[in-house]
Amino acid sequence: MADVSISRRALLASAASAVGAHALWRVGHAQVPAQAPHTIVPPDPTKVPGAPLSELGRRSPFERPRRIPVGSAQGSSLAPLQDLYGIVTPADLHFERHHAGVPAIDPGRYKLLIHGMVERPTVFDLEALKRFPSVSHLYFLECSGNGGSSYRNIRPDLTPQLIDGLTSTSEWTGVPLATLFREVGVKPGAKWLLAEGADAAVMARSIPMDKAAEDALIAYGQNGEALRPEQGYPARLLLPGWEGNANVKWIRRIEIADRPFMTREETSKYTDPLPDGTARMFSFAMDAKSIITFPAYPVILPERGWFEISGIAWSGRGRISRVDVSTDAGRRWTPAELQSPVLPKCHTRFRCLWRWDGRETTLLSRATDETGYVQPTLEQLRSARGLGTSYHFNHIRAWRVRGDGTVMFGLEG
Ligand SMILES: Nc1nc2c(c(=O)[nH]1)N[C@H]1C(S)=C(S)[C@@H](COP(=O)(O)O)O[C@H]1N2
Ligand SMILES: [Mo]
Repeated sequence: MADVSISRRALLASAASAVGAHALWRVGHAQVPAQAPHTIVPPDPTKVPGAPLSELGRRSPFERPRRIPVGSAQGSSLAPLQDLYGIVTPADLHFERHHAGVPAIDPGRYKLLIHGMVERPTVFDLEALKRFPSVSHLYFLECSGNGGSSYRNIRPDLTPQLIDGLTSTSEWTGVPLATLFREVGVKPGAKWLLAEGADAAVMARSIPMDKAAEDALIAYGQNGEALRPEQGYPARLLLPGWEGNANVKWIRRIEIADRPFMTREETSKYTDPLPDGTARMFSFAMDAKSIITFPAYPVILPERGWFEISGIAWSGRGRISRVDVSTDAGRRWTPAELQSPVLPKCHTRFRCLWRWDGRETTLLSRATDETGYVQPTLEQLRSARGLGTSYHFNHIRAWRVRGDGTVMFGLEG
């Protein structure tokens, strides 16, 4: 078990500050705002005319989902997983990871150069990219550092957002990279492409050409509108199911070659040291994973009885085929209901009814994907990868429920 020495009073205090002074507990997603909303609510809304039309919609002032920024220009912001329904992340809540802030790019002056081992080196402007037949798909995007806070020095007061907020799902629209490669004519022997961003970090990664043939996109659309600046406006590389870092934002250049380029981001960073002293390179696919987002810290269950356990599962290798949930610390496992659509390389919502008998227990979820891969335990992951690793933390997450209804992050068993 993780350290659960945190006192009930301290927990209540932090739970209260997390969800608003007037709400010591909440069920489902009904959330009491921290401050009174800046609108006047009439006693009877049928007795007064409503608000007028508007050019741009806004959230109800009663709803205040927020990302949590960690760092400033160089850093990341975490998506509020516990506040989301279904599988889509609203674009303004999509997690962010920038190595040197968000560049300001004029779409009228945007250019993407494709060169190297090609017949016709070409510069595409945004209009040219949009003239090609487009595709739209829902895909998750996840930073490979996601989940690091649940691997070492585990604290009980972690929320789903603080544990796994570096994953989000959007509907991405763009042109398949394969289409652009047919246009420029790739030369025989081409094996790798370099993708380079137009930000101050000039982020660059080598990608195997097979991924371009499979499903890679140059994306310019997100959830029905243009990409958000934070997501790479006006265009980014989207590599479905592959570690966030390789999905180069603000993409300005693709160079095709017969070998990887060995950039900083794939040599000194984004490699996985193994216990035998070697390091795993180019570990692109995000392994199957799941997390229960309700109930989770700082929720306090008000009484024994029925609750719907809910969460998300995803795999970079295809569809989620099942999610098993245990409400007794892993002794018995029950298949959760997978909410349709269950899409490849996309968040999948799972749900399962649970009758809490008021006793202390641990809730666990375990995802399996269509390749048969099963989400490992923390122990399995630690023995395969050691403690020095910084990426790909897809072990089973555990929520400890105490007799007083408090829920805290903990260890399995
Ligand atoms: N040009 C550029 N591309 C980038 C980055 C960056 O800093 N610069 N960050 C990468 C990392 S580490 C991740 S996890 C994803 C995050 O994408 P998002 O900010 O749209 O969520 O973008 C990747 N692409
Ligand atoms: Mo990342």
